[in-house]
Amino acid sequence: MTLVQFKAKIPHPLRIATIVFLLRENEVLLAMKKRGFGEGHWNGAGGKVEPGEIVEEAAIRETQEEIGVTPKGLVKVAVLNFYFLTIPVEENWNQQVQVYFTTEWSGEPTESEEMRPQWFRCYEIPLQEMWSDDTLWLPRVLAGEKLNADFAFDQDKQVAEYAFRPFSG
Ligand code: 8OG
Repeated sequence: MTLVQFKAKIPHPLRIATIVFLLRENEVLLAMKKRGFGEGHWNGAGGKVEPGEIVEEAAIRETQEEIGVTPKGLVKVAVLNFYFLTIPVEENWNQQVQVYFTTEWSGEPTESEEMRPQWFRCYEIPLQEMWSDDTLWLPRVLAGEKLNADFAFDQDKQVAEYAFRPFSG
């Protein structure tokens, strides 16, 4: 099935999740996901938006819970739709991930039960140990672009199809 055919089957709107990347001079804070969805991958902090929360509140809460930091001045840099072509729609894997950068926060990045944070140079991010789509968008947003995109994954959770669109927030 193609991405266009699959999208037509999805009950809209997509569930929304967040990712937050802290930035300091030429470095980005990633964190190793220790359990659950995405285990074994480096990523920003983040997770699902709970009922009653606005998206930025969820981004702040998840960052506090996962790496012990309160981000301020979040800037949205990407809106990514993820579609799992081989997983039944009812299993609810498909989601929209809103990606934020921040250069301001309070607290020190600290390991939690869920994530182990570590600073990386922006041009040395461990793409081999990240989600397969990250190689397509993360270097671009770290270089200053803002993006909207759709990614479709095959049964091995590898990118089967993707499309970028102009950023619309
Ligand atoms: O609450 P939970 O741990 O399930 O949230 C999943 C986190 O993983 C959330 O921050 C969004 C993020 N995430 C995906 N898919 C992808 C992806 O393909 N790339 C990256 N970098 N993050 C992803 O759900």
